[in-house]
Amino acid sequence: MRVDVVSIFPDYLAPLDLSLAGRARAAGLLEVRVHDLRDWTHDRHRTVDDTPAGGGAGMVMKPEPWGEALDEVLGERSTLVVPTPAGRPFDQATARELATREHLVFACGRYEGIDQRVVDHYASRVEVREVSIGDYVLNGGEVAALVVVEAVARLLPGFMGNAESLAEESHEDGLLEYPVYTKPASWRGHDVPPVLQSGDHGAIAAWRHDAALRRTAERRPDLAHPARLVGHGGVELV
Ligand code: 6GU
Repeated sequence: MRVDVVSIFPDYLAPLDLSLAGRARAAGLLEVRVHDLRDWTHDRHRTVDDTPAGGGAGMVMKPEPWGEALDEVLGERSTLVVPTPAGRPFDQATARELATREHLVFACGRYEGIDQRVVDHYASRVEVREVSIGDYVLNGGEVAALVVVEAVARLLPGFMGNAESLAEESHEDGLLEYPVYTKPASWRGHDVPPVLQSGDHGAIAAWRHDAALRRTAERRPDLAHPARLVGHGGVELV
C-alpha cells in the first residue's frame, strides 16, 4: 500500500517512521510520503487560509493550494481520506475496507477546516472518505491520520505474524476484548481467575466469551446487541 499525507505540519507525521507503521514500511508492505501543503502556495507568505465566507470565527483553508497538491498526489485509483470532526465515525470496519485500497491520500486540515469545495470536487474523481476518530475536537487532522494509518497498516496481509491475535481483538467481533492475565497467579492480593488455570479449554473459552459480553454491556451499551447478552448456558448477563 502507498500512503501520502499532505499537511502544513509535516513534522507531526514523524511517528510514521516508528513502531507499527514503521515495521510495515520496513517489511515493504507500506510506502509513506509526507508533503508540506505550503509547497503548493505561490505567494511570499505561503498563505493557506482565509476568512470564512458568511463571516464567523477562525480561518478556513483555501481551496487553491489543496487543488494543486491533490492534483499532483492523487492518482485515478486513490482514496482521499479527509480527517474531520464532522466526518463519519472511523471504526474497525472502515479500517478493514481501507486496508484493501492500493493508495490512500490524507488531506490534513487545520483551523476551522478545508473549504468544502475541495471534497466536493475530488468526490467526482476518486473515492473520498471524511472520517472522525471520535467525539472530541483536535486542532488538526494529523493525529487522526496517524490513528487511521496505524489501524490500517496492521491489517495489511502479511503484517501481523499471528492471524488469530487479529481475530480475537476488541472490535473485530463487535465486542470489547475479555480481560487478560499473566503470571504470577497471585499479585498484591489479586488472583488470576482460577478457570484460566484449569486447563479446560472449553471452560476457558466460555468464561472469556461471557467476560467480553459483560464488559461490552457495561462499558459500551451502544455495541451490545440484546441477542448477545445471553452467555454460555443461557445465563442472562445484564
Ligand atoms: Cl478526524 N479531526 C479533528 N480535527 N478533530 C477530530 C477528529 C478529526 N476526530 C475527532 N476529532
